[in-house]
Amino acid sequence: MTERIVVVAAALLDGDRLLAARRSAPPELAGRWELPGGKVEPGERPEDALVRELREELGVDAEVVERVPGEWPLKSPYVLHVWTARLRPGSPAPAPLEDHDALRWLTPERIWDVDWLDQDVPAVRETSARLGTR
Ligand code: 523
Repeated sequence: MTERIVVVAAALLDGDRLLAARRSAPPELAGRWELPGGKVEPGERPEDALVRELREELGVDAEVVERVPGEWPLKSPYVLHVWTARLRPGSPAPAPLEDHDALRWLTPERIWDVDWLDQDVPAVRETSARLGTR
């Protein structure tokens, strides 16, 4: 069996709002919305990878809160793990620095207003269900 490679993504929260990011690349993903994140590098803790990706892609200073239970398949060998995260006090607001060309903070009733990547849909569904029961 091929080893799976974890891609970490953030359910970045501001109160009850969730950040959605529109991909600008590659062409087959461009225009669709995702939970921002990226690949965990060899030897890197997933939480550290997520903080790093959010800094690189959005220019924010974030802290990981907790894992959203579950694992969702991406294009092999990648699997998606999701963590809730928040901005640290004093963090810059998120900006679409690389990989994205638009960002939106979604209130719970607006969560399905954007065209999420197919593979992110189950992760977004699980995340929003858990947030709704807090
Ligand atoms: N996904 C995906 N959903 C999602 C993320 C963060 C990533 O489907 N929420 C997919 C997209 C790519 C693969 O996972 O096929 C890797 O994500 P990417 O390109 O954001 O990872 P990076 O930033 O680590 O990639 P490099 O540009 O190659 O470093």
